[in-house]
Order: sequence, then C-alpha cells, then structure tokens
Amino acid sequence: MRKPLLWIIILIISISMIAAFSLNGCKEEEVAEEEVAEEEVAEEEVAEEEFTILFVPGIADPFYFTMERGIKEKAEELNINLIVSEYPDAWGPEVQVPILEAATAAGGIDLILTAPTSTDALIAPLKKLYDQGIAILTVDTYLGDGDYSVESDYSFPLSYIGTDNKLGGKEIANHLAEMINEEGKVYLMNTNPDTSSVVDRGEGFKEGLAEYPNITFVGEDWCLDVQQEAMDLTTAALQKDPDIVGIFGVNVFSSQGSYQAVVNAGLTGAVKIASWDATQTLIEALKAGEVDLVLAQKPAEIGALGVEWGYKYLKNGEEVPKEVIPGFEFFTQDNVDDPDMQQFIYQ
Ligand code: T6T
Repeated sequence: MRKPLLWIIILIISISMIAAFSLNGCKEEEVAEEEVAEEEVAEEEVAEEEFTILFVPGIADPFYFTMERGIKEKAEELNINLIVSEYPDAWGPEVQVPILEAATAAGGIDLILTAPTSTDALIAPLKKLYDQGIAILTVDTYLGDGDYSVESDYSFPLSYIGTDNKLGGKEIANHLAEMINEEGKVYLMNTNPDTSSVVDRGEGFKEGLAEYPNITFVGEDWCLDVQQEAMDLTTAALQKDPDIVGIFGVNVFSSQGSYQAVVNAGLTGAVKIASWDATQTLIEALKAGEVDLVLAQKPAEIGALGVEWGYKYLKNGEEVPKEVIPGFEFFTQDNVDDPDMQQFIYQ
C-alpha cells in the first residue's frame, strides 16, 4: 500500500473513534443529568410539607403577634405548612368563631392551635372540628376548667400550653403589697369573666392579697378587653375611692387603660401600677415611672411549644402532656435595661 493511502485510512479510523467516544461521552453526560434531575425530584418530594397547622389567635395584640413569631419559626424548622387566620379585632366568641369557621371551611387542616376566647362558647365549634378529624391544641387559654385529663365534653384538646396565670396573679399581689407597704386600697382591672387566663390572674391576685390584713380590696371591673373602657372604669374607680394606692391590670388593654387613667388623674407615683404583658408601650411607661411592674409572659415559647408538640403527635402519635407551662419574668425599673431582659419584650 502506498503511504498517502495508509495515512488517509489511519485518519478515517481516528476520526470515527473520536466520534464514537464523544457520542458515548454525551450519552454518559445525559444519563448523569437524568440521574441528578431524578434526585432533585426525590428531594422535592421529601421536602414537601407533610402537615398543615392553623393558628387562630384571640385578638390582634402584641401578645399574639409575638406568639405567631414563635409558631412561624418552629413551623419553618419542622417544615410544616402554617396558616394564620384573620386576627379578631375584638375579644370574644362572636368575633372568633366566624373567623375559625372561615379558616377551616376549605379543609386540609391537621391541627388547630388556638386561644379560646370563652371557656364555654368555644367548646361546640372546636368539638365539631375535632369530630372531623382535626387535632385541637389550646394555647394561652383553655376550655372548661382546663383539666383535659378527666373525660368531659371539653377534654378533647391535646393540651393546654400557656402561663400559670393563678401563680402569676399571686406573685403580682406580693409585689404590689410590697410597693404599697402592705396597706391601703387596691383595685383590679379585669377583662372578660368567661376567659380562663384573666379569671385565673384575678383569682390568684385576690388570694395573694388575702394574706395582707391591712390591704383592702375595693373591687374588680371588666373592660371587655377594650382599652378606652379600662381607662374610663379606672377613672370612675379613682373618683369613687380617691385613696386607692394600688392597681393591677390583668392584660395589655386593661393595663394600658388603667395606667393612662392614673396619669390623667395626676396620680403617677401615688398609685402603684402592676401590669401584665410586656408590650413596648408598658415597658416605655415603666421606664417613665408611670408603671411600676410588668409581668412578661413567654408568648413565642408558648407558640413554638404548641407546634413542636403538635408535630410530635401528628408524626409519631406521641402522647402530649395535658398541660405545658412555660414561666414568666418580671420587669422592674431596676432591670428594665438589662440586656438579658430585652428578649422578653413582645415583638
Ligand atoms: O394577656 C394576653 C393573653 O394571655 C390573654 O389571654 C388575653 O390578653 C392578652 O392577649 C393580652 O392582651
């Protein structure tokens, strides 16, 4: 064979081999790409949210906004689909029940975290949803007497997760007693007589005061969780008993209304104010000397625990404790600027 012909044959063979290799390489790349795509689909399937939790708050206030933050963070961590209902703009079943019904109408909810705005009126609407297979967990407030360990028409919720309100009320009584040198007239601004949290706070407070023989409890009013009402009622109480020396406001709106009434009456400092709920407003009032004590609940923790226990129940059928009780903190003029305390301000 002549040399040029030999070179041509070698060239043709080489080109075909290169083509064959690169074709093969492309196929391998395609296979690899397909495998990656399949893996991505599989990953997406794992990442898909398994459960849906609905949060129905009690009212639009900084306490529940902070609770929602805790709920959201935990739901994200556990890859839970979270729905937050409309916020009621007033306290009570007339507002909360329609919101609950609207939020559940489309179905697809595995668990409801809610603060019942009435110990009685929320039993039937929540039981109806429970009977449809939705788990119920009450946060901040409870149904009936809150004892879910004994079979009753309100023992269907998995748990009550919230503050020990009676204990908090008792401790407030002790602090206020100290502030007024254990003597004089004391007034209580409460909100709603069928709401477990505030009723327990009031009872704890009255029990606590009973230990002080020189303190006179002049009475309690119900502002229905309306700040203006709390201010008007406190103003009237101060007119009736001008020698009141101490007031306990049981929550955000009752405390904010009460201290404003005292400020308006020019009695700042003469009437000591013990307030409940660490809103920015009450913390600022404490710094300004218009409020003397602020109890901070742990709404974010309450919410996060609700999601965590709900998830354990939905995922593994774990038994949820009937009661889970995070603690509380006290802000005073002495510690209000402590860096460690800032985390307890609602936001
Ligand atoms: O104090 C909280 C909550 O614990 C209570 O049940 C209702 O009032 C608040 O939301 C504060 O406004």
